[in-house]
Parts: sequence; C-alpha cells; structure tokens
Amino acid sequence: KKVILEFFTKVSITLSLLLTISCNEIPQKNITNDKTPNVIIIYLDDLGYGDVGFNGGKIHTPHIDKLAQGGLVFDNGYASSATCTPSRYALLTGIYPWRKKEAKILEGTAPLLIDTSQTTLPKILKKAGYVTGIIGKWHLGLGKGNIDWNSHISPGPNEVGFDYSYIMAATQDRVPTVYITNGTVNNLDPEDKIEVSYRKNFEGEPTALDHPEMVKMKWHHGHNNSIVNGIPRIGYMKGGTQAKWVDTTMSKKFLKQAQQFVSQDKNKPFFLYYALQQPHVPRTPNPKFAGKSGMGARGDVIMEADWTIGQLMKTLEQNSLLDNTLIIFSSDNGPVLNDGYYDEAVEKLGNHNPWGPFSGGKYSLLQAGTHVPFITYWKGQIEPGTSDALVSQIDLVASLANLVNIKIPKTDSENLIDTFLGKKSDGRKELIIEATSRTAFRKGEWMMIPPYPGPKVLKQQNIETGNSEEYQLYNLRTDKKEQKNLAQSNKAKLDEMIKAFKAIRGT
Ligand code: NG6
Ligand code: CA
Repeated sequence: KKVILEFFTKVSITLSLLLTISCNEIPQKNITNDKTPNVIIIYLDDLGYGDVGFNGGKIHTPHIDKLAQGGLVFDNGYASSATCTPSRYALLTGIYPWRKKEAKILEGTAPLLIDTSQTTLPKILKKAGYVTGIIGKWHLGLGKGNIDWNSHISPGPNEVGFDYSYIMAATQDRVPTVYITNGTVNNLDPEDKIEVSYRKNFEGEPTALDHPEMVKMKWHHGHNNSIVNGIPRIGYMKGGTQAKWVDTTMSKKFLKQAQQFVSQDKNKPFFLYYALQQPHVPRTPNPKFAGKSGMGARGDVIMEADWTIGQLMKTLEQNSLLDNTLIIFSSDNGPVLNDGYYDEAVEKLGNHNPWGPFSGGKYSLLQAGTHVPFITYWKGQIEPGTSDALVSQIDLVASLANLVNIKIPKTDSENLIDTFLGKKSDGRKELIIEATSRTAFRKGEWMMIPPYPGPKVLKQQNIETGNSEEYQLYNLRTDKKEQKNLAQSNKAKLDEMIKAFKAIRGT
C-alpha cells in the first residue's frame, strides 16, 4: 500500500511540476541568426507621436528619421502609460503598471519600485550572457526609503539587473540634481553633504518663492522649491555643490557614457537602455542648439536629442556594430507643451504638431498620451517598412527573452519578436493603457474608455484628460482623434469591450 501511495504522490508531483512549467513559461523558439544581437533601447522622455519628422513633425530630426527609413515603423506602438514611472516600470518588468499601486510619478526620494526578486529585461539579457547598462533617466526609485545620498545607494538599477548604471535619480526637474554611477553620487564632497527632502526646505536655502530674483527660468506651476543653476525644481536640496549637474551639458554627458558603453568589451553582446531626458522640462539645450529650431527650447532639445542619436549611430558604425545591433526607439509618454515652466513651448510652436493625428497628450487616456513613435531597426535583418501591428513597450520583455532563448515566467508581456523583426504582420489583440491611475482598453481597432470623474481638461497644461461621466467608444481606424463617441450607437461592441477589459483588469 505504502509503495503504491508513494508512487502516486511522485506521479502527481511530477505532473503538477510539468503543468506549472507549461503554464508559466513562454515556449522557446529557434532564432535564425547565429549570433544574438546587441540591443539598444533609445527611450525619449515626453516625445510625442508627431514630434518626429517621419510622422510629419516640423522639427528637423534627420537621425531619428534615418532610423525610421532604415527600420520598421510601428504605427500602432504604445507606451504602457501616459506618464514616466509607470511606463518605465512596464518596459523593464513586463507587468502592467496598474497592477502596482505605487507605480505613479515618483519623487526623487522614493524607494525602489521594482522588487529585486522580479524578472526584468536586464536580468533576462544578463542571463543570456549580455553586459547590461542604463544611461540616463531612471525614475523608478532608489534605496529603501530614507536614502543617505552621501554613501552607497542601494538597491537601485544595479540590483535589478544592470551591470552598469549612470543615471539621474528621477527627473531633470526634481532634486537631487546629481549623476549617480553604480549607486554612488559623482563628485561627492564629504565637507558638503547632500540632503534632500520633499517635505520641507532646509533652513537658509533659497527657494523660488523666497528668492524670485535668483530664478533664470520662470516657473508656471509647481517647480518653486530649491533653485539649481537658476532653475527652480521640485523638492528641496542642500549641499553637494560640486556634485550638481550642469543642465546644458546633460545630453553630452549621457551620450559620452553611451558611446563608451557600446565601445567596450567586444567579446560579449551588450544591452543598453539609453534613457534620454529630452524633451522633458526643464528644457535646457546646449548653447550649440539654443535657438536652432525656431520653436523655443522644446524644439531645440528635440534637435539636440536627434543629433545625439546620430552621434551614437556613428559610434556604432565606426565600431562595426550596426550589423549586429537591434535598436528600439520610442518614448515613455506623449507630449506636453507647458509642463511647469515659461519656456515658450506654447508661444513658438508654429505649425508643428507634437500630437500627430491624436487628441490629449501626456497625462491623458486619449491617444496622444500613450500612442508614441516606435521603431525597430537592425541593419541587414529588419526589412524597412511600416507595420500596423498593435505593439506595446510592455512586450519587449517577453519578445527579447524569446530572441535570446531565455525562459521567463508569464507576465503581461507578449512575445512579439517576429512582429518586431518584421517577420510577422500581426501584433497583440488587446491592450490596457494607463494614465494617472486610470485605465482604458484597446482591442483591434476599437478603444473603450470607462467613465471617470475629474476635470475634462488639465487647465495648466491645456490637455484633454479623456475623463467623462459616460463610457466612450471610438473606432481608431476612422476616428484617430476620438471625437465620435459610438458607445450609445454600438452597444454590442461596447458591451464586448467592457467584458474583455474586465476579464484582464479584474474590476
Ligand atoms: C509632474 C510635474 C511635471 C513633470 C511630471 C513628471 C508639477 C506641477 N508637474 O508632477 O513637471 O515633472 O510630474 O513627468 O510638478 S514624467 O514624464 O516624469 O512622468
Ligand atoms: Ca515622461
């Protein structure tokens, strides 16, 4: 009897193990390339669908356009959220940001949002033998709360899969305004300790409210705390004088880092997450670019970002890396003109249209919030063209895992590697997008936005939020601007959408 019982226990354990494996793991696929390529994600901050030349933008972006011409342009490519932190969280983890309630725009002192035990894109690639690096904007929290900026800061990017990190902690408009290399603030001075608070000012430190005469870039809303380089920021900072960044050279610093990173260790493939700060506020073009666009600082910094990308491409070419590097270009969320400073982004816009054919913008559930420029480029491997496939940045986790043959647990990420490489024309069937803790649902050509209270327009930014007391249903093929609400006239479709949305969203 005992033997039989043991036998059945063993069989059932084996069976359940097999079942867990088959349910949780994405099947492997053979890749045709003999070598796994280097991977670079070029990720801009607040760049709109229409901000790039290849989507009709009036700002000169020849280098980005070159990627578009030589790569695959996704016309239905999405960021996971209409703001930064949630989008970046999804990009790196493959988990919808609305599943994680802390995934909101983070303060500079916020603890690390990603659990160090979580699967992440850099961990996956590291497991496949890649050297992994992040250069640029992090904005996913650091430490465990109560950071001491004067000693080693951990956990951070290096604890979630990056071998190398050279970052700003949060945003260019948030303190601390310092670069951090592998968890240590650059140019620390033990005699001039850094202190940071988002609650109250440090005694005697000037703020934009007390010392408007010290301010060179005027604030419009928010951004009236500590002043660094004449620019008033969000949050209070004391000390660290020699550690503070110079805003006008930030783009160059990140570029140099990126160039060094891709030029090192030729024996291993690399993964570079190159997170540029443009065109987020404060927009601080290098003097070489100031005034170049004729559209104010916003246009100038987009031109500078474009030049930077051109320089990185040159470095790849000089190092004979282009044939073996997959480049993914996108943006963390849609555009905003006035995001808190008077910088003439509104006044000098002219006939440039950052939103492309869409309504809304950053912070919005309407298309311009999340529907962003999206390109995959791999010289000699990806055939240039345009794809209609519905794809999201959240899909990069499963897709790149598949590319490098690493098994991962199931997430919200879908394996679309063949779509990203242009071997297949269909993408995902449905997608939930997020904007300031609200969610909406796309399936096929349809978009459904549930009712939400709150303002219909963000007054200061002049952005339509997508809020309405009623359900909204739009056909994106015929109505990209989301102006004809079909919720009443197509009840059957609305019901189908609500049902499918709830099946994923759970409420
Ligand atoms: C908002 C800031 C905005 C920007 C944004 C984050 C104010 C009034 N507005 O709170 O300027 O910093 O946060 O942008 O402070 S994001 O692209 O990083 O999500
Ligand atoms: Ca952003």
